[in-house]
Amino acid sequence: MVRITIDGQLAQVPAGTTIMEAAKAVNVKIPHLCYLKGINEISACRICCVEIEGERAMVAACSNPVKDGMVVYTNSPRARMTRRTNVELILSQHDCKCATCVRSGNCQLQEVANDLGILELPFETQLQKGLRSAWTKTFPLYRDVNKCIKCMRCIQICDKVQTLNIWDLAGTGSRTTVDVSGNRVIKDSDCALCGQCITHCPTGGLRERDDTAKARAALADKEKITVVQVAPAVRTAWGEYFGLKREEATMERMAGALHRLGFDYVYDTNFAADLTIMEEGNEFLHRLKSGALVRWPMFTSCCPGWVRFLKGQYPELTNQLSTAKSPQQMFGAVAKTWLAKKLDVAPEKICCVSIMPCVAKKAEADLPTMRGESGADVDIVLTTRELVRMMRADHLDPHFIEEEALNSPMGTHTGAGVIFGATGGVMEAALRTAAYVLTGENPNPDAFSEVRTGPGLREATYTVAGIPVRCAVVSGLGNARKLIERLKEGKVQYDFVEVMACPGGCVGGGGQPISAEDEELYGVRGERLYTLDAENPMRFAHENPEVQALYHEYLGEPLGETAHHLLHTDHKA
Ligand code: HC1
Ligand code: SF4
Repeated sequence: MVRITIDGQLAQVPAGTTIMEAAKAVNVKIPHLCYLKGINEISACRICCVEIEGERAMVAACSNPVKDGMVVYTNSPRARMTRRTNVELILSQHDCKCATCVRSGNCQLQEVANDLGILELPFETQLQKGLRSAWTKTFPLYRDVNKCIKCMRCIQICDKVQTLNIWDLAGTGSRTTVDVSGNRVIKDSDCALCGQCITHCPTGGLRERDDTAKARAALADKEKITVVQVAPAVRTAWGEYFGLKREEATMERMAGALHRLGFDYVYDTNFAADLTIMEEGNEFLHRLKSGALVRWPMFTSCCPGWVRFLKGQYPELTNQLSTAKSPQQMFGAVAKTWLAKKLDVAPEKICCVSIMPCVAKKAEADLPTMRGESGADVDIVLTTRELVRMMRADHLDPHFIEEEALNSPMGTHTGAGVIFGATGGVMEAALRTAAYVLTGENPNPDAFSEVRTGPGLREATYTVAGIPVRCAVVSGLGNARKLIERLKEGKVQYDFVEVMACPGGCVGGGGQPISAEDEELYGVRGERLYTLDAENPMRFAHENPEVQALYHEYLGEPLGETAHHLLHTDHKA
């Protein structure tokens, strides 16, 4: 152990601990912008500089380890002055129009500048011109070159965690910036649209395409019937920016807020997750029994970030994807057919809006394959952050919004549907129903819980009705790449593989609220979904009475002709 003094406090930490982490251990917060533990420890921003007794040079706390007997001052006049100058230099190349910035109030640069009392800039502001600052504005991910502070977080998260290398440094000298790597434009890159670069950006340099105006127009259009669905993971996080406790940020309270925003009908993507299990679970059993999974497994297809990754990086494996559309798309397809009939309205009048924790869902909804006779299955996709912005614009404080029931049908779900939002949930939900289909009896709903939660790879083999089923679950595209390489080398064999692009699954999605503390919140959010599953009296997708009614009244059998037409795709677009 190493003994050090930080701002007068004694600390004992293991050798090799950085000054930043040692300070955290004694509750001293050292401001930083570029630092991300284990991912970006490169002292690019120099905001974390501290003074060390006896040393002339200031030292970056994020990348320097403690030494025995070290005396550290994180807030001495010299430390503060150095930090202030470094922030002022960053601001001199930053578009400081905070009033029109999406991250205002949740921006780490703004916070550090405010905390230092920087009220005027001593340096002339020089914004980038001439570089490729123009952006494809229709692309679901948007970058503002003049909000970028070159902290490199996006580069590192994309390289080290997602292994896609979309971002790179470009330009030289004072014109150095971050841009799409290899001189590509974003729409021609392999970007999976997981949005992890957005949630790890400390400023407004990256954001999702804003579709709130489109949603407002639909809400204002008296001819439109607005139908909104809410994804499983959104309910774990939408209250975070409002300081609402997780247990109070219920789906029913959100339904109250959505009705106040003007949506005519509020439904649940979880209903469609149950429906997806009926289709995907049966498809899996069909493929397994037909011997189609001897060499390659069936991959889940509900995460569009993963689907984009697979089609871009391993196009030869596209056929291994389940043909089931994602719950988002199944919801839209059913809303514009069965639901339209039940509501007795023309499907063209329905505007189907989704609230998703995801940026890639915007691209999924735009695909030419995700359309039916009445147009797009889903018309508008809003992220959790966009929903929060709409609520704020309408001065809706959820603390004072009453809970309201969801609409029916398509508002009922089982515990199996809700766990889709956490890594391992789709697999677990599918196995529950596959076991029922094979044996005619419900298994213990927690029988497949080994595949739950955790950012890395989990594998398990279950024997269902005498049939061994080899399963694997991964989240994070770097983990997915490792798994595919091992499959290719023949080192592992599986029958069924669930992949989610974002670490931890959708709870850690790129459209979720951004933590002011650089914390990864997918663990706590995922636990919330498993609690909701355990509390639900129905734990099996096939028990959802509204899904049963949908098959009875409209679809016929899982994988039947109507279901195939409406709910499946070949992933060719
Ligand atoms: Fe997801 Fe899914 S779980 S993909 O993560 O299968 O976005 O939450 O809605 O479609 O249900 C996202 C979440 C979501 C779909 C479902
Ligand atoms: Fe979107 Fe979820 Fe996939 Fe992330 S894991 S890309 S949030 S669907």
